[in-house]
Amino acid sequence: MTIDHAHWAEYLLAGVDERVEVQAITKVVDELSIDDAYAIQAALLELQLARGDTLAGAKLGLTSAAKQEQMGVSEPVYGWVPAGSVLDSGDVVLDELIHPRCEPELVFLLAEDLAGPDVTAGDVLDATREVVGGIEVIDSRYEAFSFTLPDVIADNTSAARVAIGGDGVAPRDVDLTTLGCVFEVDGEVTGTATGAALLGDPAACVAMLANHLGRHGQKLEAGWLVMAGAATDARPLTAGTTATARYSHLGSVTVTGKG
Ligand code: OOG
Ligand code: MG
Repeated sequence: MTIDHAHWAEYLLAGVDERVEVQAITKVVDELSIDDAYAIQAALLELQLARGDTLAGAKLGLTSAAKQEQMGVSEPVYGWVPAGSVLDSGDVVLDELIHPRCEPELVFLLAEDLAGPDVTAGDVLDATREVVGGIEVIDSRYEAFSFTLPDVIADNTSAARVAIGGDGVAPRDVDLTTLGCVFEVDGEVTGTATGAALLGDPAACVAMLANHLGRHGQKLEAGWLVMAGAATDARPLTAGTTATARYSHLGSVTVTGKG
């Protein structure tokens, strides 16, 4: 069956625009290949860029056991970070979202391009200006936040918003695998992790993303931010909820649901 990528991109963007859940694409079509899913994701990004947004970076998802178990999907995914999704403050306007969740992220700020297919974790450290802490707000466009692997890829890996912390470290000044994160929601610790929760090494995750893009004739670019994926499970962000990610070496980042 031929998949109309532009059609499914419009379908997902309508979910974003109207703040409504849509049916998972795999509930509607007989088969959705991973290649088709990335093609829908690319078409969705095209639509966002055509509206005047720009690209701020890229992201990985489902790189930790905590996330894979929570979502029932056991493979990492790759997506895009539009500039319009980067928050200026920790306030998250809930009216603009469907059923947001928040999760801690290690964020690589790149000083140099990284072009696959042979990028290593060491190359990632060399190309990174700083690693900072962040909190990603994910907002699957699908009913009940439920999806299969190709669905979540098509939906740009649930990307919605991201808050970036101010305290960075040079990537070789700390051991990213032992860098710690305590995630708290309304003062209660909901998860703790070290960088090694991300497939053993966050820099290796970023290398995987660079190599994935390399296979599609694309690269990670200097000036971009790259999220390595959440190391704990995600928690609902509702009105008045405050979530804080406290990192060793990277200070803390807080978001609050407004609405
Ligand atoms: C998919 C997005 C996953 C992460 O950090 O694991 C992600 C989802 O859980 O909806 O961004
Ligand atoms: Mg994430």
